[in-house]
Amino acid sequence: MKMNRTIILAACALIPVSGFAASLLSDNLPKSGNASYPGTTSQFESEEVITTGAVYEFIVDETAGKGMGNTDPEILKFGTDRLFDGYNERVGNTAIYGAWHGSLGATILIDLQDTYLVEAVSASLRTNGRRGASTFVAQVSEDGETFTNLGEWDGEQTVLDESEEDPKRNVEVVIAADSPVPARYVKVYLSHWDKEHTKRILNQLVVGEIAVWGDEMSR
Ligand SMILES: [Ca+2]
Repeated sequence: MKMNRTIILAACALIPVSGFAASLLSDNLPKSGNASYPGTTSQFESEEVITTGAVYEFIVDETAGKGMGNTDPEILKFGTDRLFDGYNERVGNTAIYGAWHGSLGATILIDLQDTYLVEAVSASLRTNGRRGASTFVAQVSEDGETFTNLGEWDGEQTVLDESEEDPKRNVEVVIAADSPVPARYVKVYLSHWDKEHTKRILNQLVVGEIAVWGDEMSR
């Protein structure tokens, strides 16, 4: 089983086609049509949903240093609901926006309310106009105290909606674990700076949606 999954992930790295057989764990509100996320054009089989009752909050984790762990106060006014409302940033007020030329990103703590096998974390971003995200890291934990890296975005992006005319908007970025990790808590760090927080890559952090993917522990 593990070997098969490794082969599948290796194939996905070479050929960016849909095929992650994971269920949605983050209770994003189901929407359809343009700018919906997760949608049928996602890399995930998003019709598979496990309702978890997940809750979310922006956090500031000072132990993680200036980069990882900080949240721009400008972002707090939007609330985490925008990251799980089922829409990317293409329509209405469905994204979060950091301060223009701001120095801080966004850290989101997701509590799945129970332990699941977490396989991946994805985000729907815009990446043009000097706005979007340049760093995307996910960590997982069973107890909410000790976190380990699930992975980091490698910079590859997939256009989420095939009808999208701008290849740098409505894109999906994915962090996938080598093998599913038991976890109740998922910490997501997004920034428009580089990972070391020494250089600002984009002018403003803009994130439309986040989703967590995995399966029941018993399967
Ligand atoms: Ca949204």
